[in-house]
This record gives sequence, C-alpha cells and structure tokens, in this order.
Amino acid sequence: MTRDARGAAALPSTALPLDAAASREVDTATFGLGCFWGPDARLGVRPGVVRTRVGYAGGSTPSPTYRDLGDHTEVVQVDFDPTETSYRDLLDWFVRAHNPRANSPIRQYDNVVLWHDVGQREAVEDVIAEQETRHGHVNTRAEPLDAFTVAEDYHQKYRLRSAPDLFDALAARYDDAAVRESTVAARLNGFVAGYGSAALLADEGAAYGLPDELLATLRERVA
Ligand code: MHO
Repeated sequence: MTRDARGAAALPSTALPLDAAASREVDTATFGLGCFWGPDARLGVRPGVVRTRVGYAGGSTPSPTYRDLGDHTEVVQVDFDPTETSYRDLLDWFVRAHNPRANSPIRQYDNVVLWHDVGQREAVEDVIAEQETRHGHVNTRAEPLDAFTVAEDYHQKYRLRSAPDLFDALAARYDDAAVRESTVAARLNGFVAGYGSAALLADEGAAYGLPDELLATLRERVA
C-alpha cells in the first residue's frame, strides 16, 4: 500500500463528508481504453475506487498536452482501496471493457495497461497470457508506467461538467485539483454518464454533502 501524494493532499480541510472519509491508504492503477472520458466515468463508480484522474502516459516525448500528445496515450488513473477491491479485479474489468484483439488506428486511443510495480507486472503478464491463449494474439499494450502527466482541468470529470447544477455545487467549494481528486466528483461523473447503481447512491449519497433538492434530482436520474 502506498500513501498517495496527489490525491488526498488536494482536498481542502472542509472537504465533503465522503471525501473527508476517503481512504488515504490506496494503491494506484493506470489504464488506456480509448478516449479517457468514458473509462473515467465508468471507473468512478466501481467498488473500491477512491479517486480517478485522466492524463497522458505510455510515451517518451516530454510534456504532453491534449493538443500536443507526442507518442503518449490517453489514460485514466485510479486510486483504489486494496481492502475493497484488488488490482486483479480491476484488470479483469479492464479486459472486459475492451476487445484485446482490437488495434487502435491511433496511439492516442490504444488499449494499454501500465503497471506500477513488480506485483502489478506479474498480474498483468498472467492476464495477457490468458488472453493470448484465448485469442491467439492480443494487441493490448502492457508496459511499465514511466511518467504520468495529468490532463487539462477541462478533461477531468468531463461528463460531470455537462451537468452544471452538480458541477457548480462542487466547484463552489473546491478548486480544480480538488474537483479532480474528489471521490464525490468521481461518483457524480459516473452517475451523470449513466453508470453506477441506485444501491450505490442509496448507500453513499448522504455523504456527498449535496443540498437535499440536488440529491433528490440525482436519485430520480439514477433510478
Ligand atoms: N471524440 C472526442 C474525443 C475526445 S477525447 C478526450 C471529441 O469530442 O473530441 O479524446
């Protein structure tokens, strides 16, 4: 387990209840699955996922940006609580979330898993070997994570940004880095995109710190 520097540190001391309670003892995983907006939303409501952020990785050109990506790929990075989910669970999700035989026409949207340590490397190699046995050959890239460059703020929790009521409720108390690293924002981003269950919302919703009316609207949306 690692204590993450980027995540919890970005939240203010007046954080929303779920963010204040979110685990600081997390592991981190990094996946590329095409345009990063989608997997950011899907992972944000997965059990055990504490924080998400999107960025660029997997290449060697310096200082990638959305407009000047160089040889990097769009990726989503998640901090997860290893007492609630495992890296292997996330890898199984990753494999189900794409076609391992597919070949992206551009490197920006490659399917790639970037391992953070030797333990993750072994799990990745097992999963890729299983997929090769099944499919003969896979095009999913599997590499060590070298550097991760966090993407521009407007790409973080992208779907949530299209729901101004909810987004503004967060932006009123959080700066851009805190929105990016917020568990509440990760959940709302998933719900707005149509992922996440009514059960998850029933379980956690009171800890999102939303005004009653907004929470009620969200419940209707998710039901
Ligand atoms: N087709 C999407 C891709 C965005 S993604 C961050 C668009 O609207 O540009 O690559």
